Amino acid sequence: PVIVVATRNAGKVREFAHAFAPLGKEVKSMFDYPELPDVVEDGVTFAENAWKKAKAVGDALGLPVLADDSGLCVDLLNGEPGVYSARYAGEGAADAQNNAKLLDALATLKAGEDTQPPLLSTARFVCALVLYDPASGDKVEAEGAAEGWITADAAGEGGFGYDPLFYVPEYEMTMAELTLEQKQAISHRGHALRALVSRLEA
Ligand code: ITT
Ligand code: NA
Repeated sequence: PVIVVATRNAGKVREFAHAFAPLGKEVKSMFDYPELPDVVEDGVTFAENAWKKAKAVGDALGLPVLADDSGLCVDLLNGEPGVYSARYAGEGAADAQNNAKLLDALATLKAGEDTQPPLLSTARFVCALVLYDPASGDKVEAEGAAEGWITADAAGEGGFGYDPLFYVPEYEMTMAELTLEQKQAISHRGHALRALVSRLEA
């Protein structure tokens, strides 16, 4: 059986494929449906944007669809970049540009300080998931979060997005230094997915 995930983010696809493989499910993504238009993500919450993606893609394909809207909320930046995480440094910005902008913003805030600790601010990753079945109209939602710190010492080649800058205290490593299994165990996406599955089984 196939599960369609309404995403064009290759990092998300990798994580969902890894999570669903043990359940015998193959993941398809928007890379398999290049003809579908981009969904306008103008919601003010992660949940709102996840719903916009699930609804648009589910209705277009006539198939059940899972959508993920996620991002990074940095406490010293009053929750930014939040729902703007993918386009923090501008529409279509590369991960490296977004990461550079984040470190710049925190460096500016800390400019007056004598010493610059590597850990710059507490932060959390948030993931909102929506599973939508256009045949029944059923909509199941779940959310997950992962707490950590933004570090000036970027490290790691794994994951995607802000992972090299996200220090995970439990592992004393960045999210990008974790294996897929380790990230799944503690990540916003892992928590949201387990919450969604338990809601489906209830
Ligand atoms: P889709 O909308 O097509 O799914 P996207 O990358 O635009 O892809 P979002 O709109 O949900 O996805 O934006 C999420 C951004 O937040 C993403 O581009 C990353 O910059 C960041 N992000 C989300 N989850 C992350 C994770 O697990 N690790 C690192 N960064 C993450
Ligand atoms: Na997006």
